[in-house]
Amino acid sequence: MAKDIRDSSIDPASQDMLDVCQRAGLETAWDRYEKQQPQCGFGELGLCCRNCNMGPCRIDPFGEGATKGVCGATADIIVARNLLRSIAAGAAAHSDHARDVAHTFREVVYGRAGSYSIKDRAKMERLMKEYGVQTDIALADSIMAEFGKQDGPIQFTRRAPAKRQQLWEKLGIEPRGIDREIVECMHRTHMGVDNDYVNLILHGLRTSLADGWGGSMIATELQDVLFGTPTPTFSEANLGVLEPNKVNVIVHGHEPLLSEMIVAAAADPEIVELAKKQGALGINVAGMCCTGNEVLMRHGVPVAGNFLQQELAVATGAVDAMVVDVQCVMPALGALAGCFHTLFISTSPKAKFPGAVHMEFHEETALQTARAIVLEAVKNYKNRNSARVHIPKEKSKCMVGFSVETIVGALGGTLDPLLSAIKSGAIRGIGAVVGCNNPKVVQDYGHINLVKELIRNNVLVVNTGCNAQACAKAGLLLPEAADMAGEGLKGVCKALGIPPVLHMGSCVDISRILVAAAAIANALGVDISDLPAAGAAPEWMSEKAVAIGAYVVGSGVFTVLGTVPAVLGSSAVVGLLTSGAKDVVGATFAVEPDPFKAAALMIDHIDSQRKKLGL
Ligand code: XCC
Ligand code: SF4
Repeated sequence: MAKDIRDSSIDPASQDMLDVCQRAGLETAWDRYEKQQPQCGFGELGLCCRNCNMGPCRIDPFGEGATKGVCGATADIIVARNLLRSIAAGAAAHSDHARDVAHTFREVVYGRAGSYSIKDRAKMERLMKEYGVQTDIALADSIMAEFGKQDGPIQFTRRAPAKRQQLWEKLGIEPRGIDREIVECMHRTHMGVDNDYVNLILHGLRTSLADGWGGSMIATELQDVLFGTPTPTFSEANLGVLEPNKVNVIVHGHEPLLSEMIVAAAADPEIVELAKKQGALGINVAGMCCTGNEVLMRHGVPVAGNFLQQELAVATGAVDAMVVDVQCVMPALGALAGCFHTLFISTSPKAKFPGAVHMEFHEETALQTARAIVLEAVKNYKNRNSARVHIPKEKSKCMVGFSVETIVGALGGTLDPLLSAIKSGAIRGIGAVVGCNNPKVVQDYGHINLVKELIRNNVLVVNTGCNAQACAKAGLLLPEAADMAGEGLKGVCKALGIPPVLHMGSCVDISRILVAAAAIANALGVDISDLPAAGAAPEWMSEKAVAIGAYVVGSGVFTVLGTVPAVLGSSAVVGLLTSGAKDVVGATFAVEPDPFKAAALMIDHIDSQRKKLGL
């Protein structure tokens, strides 16, 4: 029997649209994934090298054919080099995003940034203190200088517990400038440079730390300064947020620089009036992926869906403009948008797509560009073919906006209530669940089952990215979801009026989780690796997730991956990541595709940590 396409997702809205796509002959990532089968076994194991033109070389995993590349590189070397290059790419993505935000911040303080301003002055002042500078200009210059710093640690790494900092220093992995670490990855993986898998992986950790405690943290902090630190907000999530009678504009990608302005432009009474003249009831902005998370956290803009729903959104026939910036945007969107009236609009000079109209974004003219984009969407509304519109009815309410500041606020101004709940065992521990969708996993199956299992076992969950959106869709981000939690966690959530699953933001906002972990560790006088905490990325796909996994483990948090990274070709590398790392950074990776077993691994880890802390 042919596979039922609905089995590709547990999300009813996605199932509905998958059905629609199949009947209309519209191709999606799931179809393309099928066409890729069987995927390259060498690639899956990380055993293929194209780093020089004596290759490509590949190692026979069964040891019968080639055991070395032309240069003599072994499986261990090739796997470690490929891993390092993935970390470099992921760290580069987060950090180049951060650079753009830092640039905008600098333009603002120099008075050159048109429509942008400082929204959280108190946070900016805290950062000035942290950097030991007296002026906003000095802060902007110092942060900008972090990227190319040749020596000395990145300032935000000083937020980590002293023990962790000493460990990084001792291991020689305290990160210097972000750009420097990434360049060094490319250098070391060039033919004939670093050929020691341990040395390669240590540099991978260093680079990833420059991302987590550098690039990503800079992005988060400065986005808060520029656009406001998130506070508790209610909104809705899933394809059902698209409106049949309004102009629908989806903002998709990762950087909030333009989407902030789109949200503002869409609220402009003049433009709303124009939309009404076109026969629409108004303008509806909805988000996708992390751009969606950014505007959700700060403005309560509804979320249309997570990563694997980007094509499904277009296929509703109700999207008048799909506006994208950078990262996680499928190049397939152009052709699909071409089957509908949907305008696919690219905005970043760094990210162009086939079939897209390019309306380039620059800080000085951001609001004008945003207005022009929204106007295009408004004008496009009349081209919508209502006979082809199919909007799934599903949408769920969600409570979001859990920055560290919000969490501390909800606790009454100090971490103490959380610490005592952890000590008493009401909260068994903390689970950080993050990451993408991946057609290798039934959409949201890994996310939802893992999170439900954790809260059922009194593990408080913090999340970001596409996991947070999966949980939003499933109703797990509501205070009422506490009823799905174990008795201890339920009591704490009810007392505080918070959900058992706290949406902390976009993927760069995993830096918020690091800050929270550091604060808890400092309050307990221990290292992060001593905490009853664990991380997971049940459906990860992107190189950014590889960098994230590396900095989370490098910061001392045991992490379970739900899809298999391309390292199985080297038992030495696997051994280092899954057990040897324990003696180096105090944490390891595990791979477990089954979310129930993954939860069990995390809970076991949390319990053993509790025991060691004498709890
Ligand atoms: Fe992208 Fe950030 Fe992954 Fe989702 S979770 S698919 S990276 S949007 Ni980061
Ligand atoms: Fe082959 Fe070595 Fe060149 Fe890689 S670097 S392609 S293993 S010769």
